[in-house]
Amino acid sequence: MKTIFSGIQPSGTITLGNYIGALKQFVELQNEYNCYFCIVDQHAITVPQDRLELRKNIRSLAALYLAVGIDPNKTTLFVQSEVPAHAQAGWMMQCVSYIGELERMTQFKDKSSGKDAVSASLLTYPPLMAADILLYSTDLVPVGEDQKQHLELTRDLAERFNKKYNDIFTIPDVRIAEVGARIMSLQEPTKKMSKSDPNKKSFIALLDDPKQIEKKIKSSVTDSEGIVKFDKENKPGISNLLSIYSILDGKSIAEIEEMYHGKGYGEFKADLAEVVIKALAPIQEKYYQLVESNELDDILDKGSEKANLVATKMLKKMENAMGLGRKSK
Ligand code: ATP
Ligand code: LTN
Repeated sequence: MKTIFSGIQPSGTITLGNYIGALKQFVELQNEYNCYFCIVDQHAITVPQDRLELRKNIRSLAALYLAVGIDPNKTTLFVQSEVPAHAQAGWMMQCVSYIGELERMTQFKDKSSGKDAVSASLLTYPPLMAADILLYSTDLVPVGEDQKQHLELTRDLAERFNKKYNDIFTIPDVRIAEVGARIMSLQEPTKKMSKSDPNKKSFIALLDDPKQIEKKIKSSVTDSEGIVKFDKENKPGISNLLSIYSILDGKSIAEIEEMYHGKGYGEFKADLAEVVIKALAPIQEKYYQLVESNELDDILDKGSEKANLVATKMLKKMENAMGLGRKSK
């Protein structure tokens, strides 16, 4: 069985973008691959976090992984900081990274632009991400479109390490969903929907209640044409809503366009709200059963135990390749 690794930051409430671009794919892949799904809390602290809020978000994200259908008997679900090999390997990967290539990452540019104080970790985030992936001899990394550049860098770093030290890393492939790889903000449809967007109206959180969902969809930015038609260039708002409708309801975009032929945005938006509410209801129900349960702690304990075993083995190989420590292991 081939191995999959992917991570989500506990940096806020999970959005419909994270669900469609990442979580939904994970559920489909867990039957065919040996999967590691990680709550990457060390990545989340590259920007300021409130400690209590972060703890809450870690638990909440773990419960959401399970609520959307991740099966702990088939996969390894764990918290990054509970597996110290990630930070250790992250340091070693920094030592094979060049500042120039890190500065070229668009996520770094976006998150640092206009800020007076930028943490060093925002720059060195990609080598930590590379470590996450390489520790598990990962074959495939399912992510949204925005992570493609980080994956390309991961491959470069792995190849560089293999060449310079010892051929120990598997070079991972990236897997980007064909549809829904980039769900856009409801308020600025040319920007991606992001859980850390200060404008809460820009995203639908998986835990939003029906009233909030209705309100956010109703007030989403579209255009003044009044025609429900997919045209990403000229009608990014409506096109984004059409994608969401199609992915959650299973109908093709063409079918939906046909259904709303001659009807206005009001009716389309009201129906879309129903589709979203219906898709999220079972996830929310399961989430509330799990989030405070001991079962959740047991699953995460077992997950970090298993991840530690695998990651520590690779870490030893890395130390050995670089000559760290005393004895040859
Ligand atoms: P932040 O706003 O804190 O940077 P984020 O919402 O971008 O977070 P991440 O934790 O960085 O979310 O990403 C988790 C996964 O969700 C990644 O695989 C990422 O590619 C995917 N993802 C995030 N936003 C979207 C989106 N708008 N559409 C599709 N996939 C997305
Ligand atoms: N950088 C990713 C989160 C992330 C990740 C990973 C994804 C951290 N480590 C390893 C896939 C594999 C993000 O911001 N979405």
